[in-house]
This record gives sequence, structure tokens and C-alpha cells, in this order.
Amino acid sequence: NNAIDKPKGYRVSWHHNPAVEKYHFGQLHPMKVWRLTLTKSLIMGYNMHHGMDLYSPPALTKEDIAAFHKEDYVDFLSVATPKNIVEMYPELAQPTGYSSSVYGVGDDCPIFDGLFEYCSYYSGASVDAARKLISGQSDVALNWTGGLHHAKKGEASGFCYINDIVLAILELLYHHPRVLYIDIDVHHGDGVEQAFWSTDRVFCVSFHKYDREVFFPGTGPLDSTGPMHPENPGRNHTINVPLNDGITDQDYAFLFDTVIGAVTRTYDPSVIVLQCGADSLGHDRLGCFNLNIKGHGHCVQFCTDYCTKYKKPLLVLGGGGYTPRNVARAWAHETSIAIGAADKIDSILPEDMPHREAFRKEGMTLFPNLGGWKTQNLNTRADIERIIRSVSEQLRYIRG
Ligand code: V1P
Ligand code: CA
Ligand code: ZN
Repeated sequence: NNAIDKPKGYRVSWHHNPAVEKYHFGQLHPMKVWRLTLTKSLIMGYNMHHGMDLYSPPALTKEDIAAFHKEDYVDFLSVATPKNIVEMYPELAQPTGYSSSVYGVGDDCPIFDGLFEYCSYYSGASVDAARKLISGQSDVALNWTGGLHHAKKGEASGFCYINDIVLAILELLYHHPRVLYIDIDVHHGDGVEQAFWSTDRVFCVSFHKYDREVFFPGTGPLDSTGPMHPENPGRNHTINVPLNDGITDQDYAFLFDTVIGAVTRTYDPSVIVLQCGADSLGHDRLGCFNLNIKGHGHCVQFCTDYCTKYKKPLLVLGGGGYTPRNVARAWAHETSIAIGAADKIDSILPEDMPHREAFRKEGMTLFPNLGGWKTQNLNTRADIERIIRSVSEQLRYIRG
């Protein structure tokens, strides 16, 4: 492990309100909120909480949320319950495929008990994390309960209701001239991209599986780089890295290092926001890549190294991830990277870890082999070269 040494006084903060853990999307829904409990247990099982400042941030208010979202949508979310929703909108009671015309609510984004509180808690943690970075009380701030990148101004989408990322970035923009947003969730970060489409103060980069016809949300092709109008400041300030099934650690790291290396050199961000959706791992229930925990963690290592080297703050968020045991492994490993202890927890189970001997006997590891799953790597050399060529041409238009 050749990570950059952490300077004296380097601080990591962990923002987690345990109240988020009690909500439930429904038995058949792939978004399992208990993956957050599992993540927390693993982080604490490895005693990593002793290496961070811990915060249990308050819920956001409706007014806080209205900094990005439409007021009528926030009002709707704050009153909707499983009971009253069908009375208010009878069309939602249709047995098959109701239209998602009602604020995006439906199978993907169900109305469950306590929905608005759940949203206010995970978003409160992201905004709190942003504030700790601004005040200089933290160098790297983590919120594994956030990263819900699909939520739109006036509509829920893809398991996301309130866009905590947009709210956190808006907070950062009070103090930071240039925010770099990086999204390694297997899905396209469309909600964040859309929110900052027309500004040059936020540069959005998303790596994702792209298939317009069959893979959610169907947006984010290589040539979608910002507004077309030559006078629009957002022009060329979006990068989309569309990928095919089965990408490996090696190809992903090469693309990540090349693209993010080039963007950081030309754009010179003053802060980085990294969405770490763990559905880009192999064996994910909804994903289709072949990444291992260490391959995924490489992106976090790259960002912590860059931010440490140039003394820039880093906001690290969760996101998707539908095979809970691997989500917890990835985010625990990435927490260890943030606190500079990745090489220490590699194979050692802490002395006082619950069920330590049982884990050891089972050969339990943070790093199971998740590669070579379902499909081969369908990303060719030519695909990868085309992406790199397009990105470097695009970046020529960004003034250094
Ligand atoms: O594919 C769709 C929509 C629903 N169809 C009509 C098209 N939705 C996906 C949504 C994936 C959301 C990912 C969120 C994130 O990026 C950030 C938290 O990870 C979907 C899928 C799927 N296989 O893509 N919804 C569901 N599966 C689903 C399955 C069972 C119950 C409810 C939803
Ligand atoms: Ca992504
Ligand atoms: Zn996702």
C-alpha cells in the first residue's frame, strides 16, 4: 500500500444518524436500508470509529430541502403516507404499471411509513458533512447513508426522493469556487448532472453502465457533455463514461485515473464530492460490472491521495448497492482508506470483534472474489480508447 501519508492534524468525520436505519421500502424492494446497519457494524467491529469524529446530524427542515426542491413536491413528500396516498391519487391504485405522473412515485419510489423523516435524515447528514468541510473541522467527511443521485427538483426517481448530493454541493458553493462531482455508482448520476447542467462551478463526471433501451435511467452517453449553446457556461463541464457489462478492476482503474487525472489538472477543483454507489461491484443484484472491493476502493484512494496532496476537502457519499454484505464490505474498506488504515485492517479481525473466531474459521474476508461474474468484460480496447480520446478533446475547451 503506497498511499500518501496523512499530515498531522488530518481529520476524518463520519456523519450518520442511526434514525435512518429503521425505515423500510418494502419486502420485494431491492433497496435494503439495513445495509446501512451492516456497514456501521463492520466499521465499528473494526474499531474504525476511533479514527474519526462522529456526528449524528439533525434532520433537514422543509425549508432546508427547498434550497433545491420545488415547494409543492416537498409538501407532497411531507404529507404522503401509504394510507392517504391512494385517497389523494386514486390512479396509483391501478393493479398494473400506473403512470409515474404523481411526483415520480411508484414501484421504484414507494410511499412508505416515515418516508419524509428518512429523507430528512440522510440529507441532513450530507449537508452537515459539507458544513464541517467548509469550516475546516474536517478534511474528509463520510456519509454512507447519502448519495441518492437520481432525485429531481420536483420528482422522485430510482429509489431517490431528496437529492442530498445537490443540497450538499449547494452548501459547498457558498465557499468553494469549483466543485468536482464524481459518481462511481453503476447508474448514471442524472439528478446531479441535471441540477448543475448550466454552470461551470460544478463539474460532473459519472461512470456507468449505459444502454439507452434497457438499463436505468437510460441517459449519459459519451457525447452528453453539457449544454450545446456556445455562451452557456456549463458547456463541456459534464463528462459521461458509458460502459458495457463486465468491466474489470484494471480497465476501470485505468479509465478512472486517466479521466479524473485529466479533469483535476484542467479544472483544478477546490473540493471533490465522490458518490460511491456499491452497485458497481461484481455480484450486485442490480449491477453488471466485475469490480472487486479493492477495485472500487481504488477510486476512493485516488481521491483521498489527491485531496491530501493538494490540501482540498473531500466529501464521500454512499449510493446504490444491492448485495448488502458486499456494500458493507466496500464501505468499511473505503472508510479504512479515508482514515489511512487500509493496510492495517486488510486481514486482521480486531481482538474484540463479535464472533471473531467464527468469522476466522469460515475464512470470512473483506475481499471475496467478485470478478468474473455473469458476463465477460464486454468493454473492448477500442471502446476504452474512444472514451479517453473524447474526454481529452473535450477538456481542451476548458481554460486551465
Ligand atoms: O428499471 C427501472 C424502471 C422501472 N421500469 C419501468 C424502468 N428501475 C430500476 C431503478 C434502479 C435504481 C438505481 C438507484 C441507484 O442508482 C441509486 C440509489 O442505485 C429498477 C430495477 C433495475 N433492475 O434496474 N427498479 C427495480 N429494479 C425494482 C425491482 C423490484 C422492486 C422495485 C424496483
Ligand atoms: Ca455513476
Ligand atoms: Zn445505482
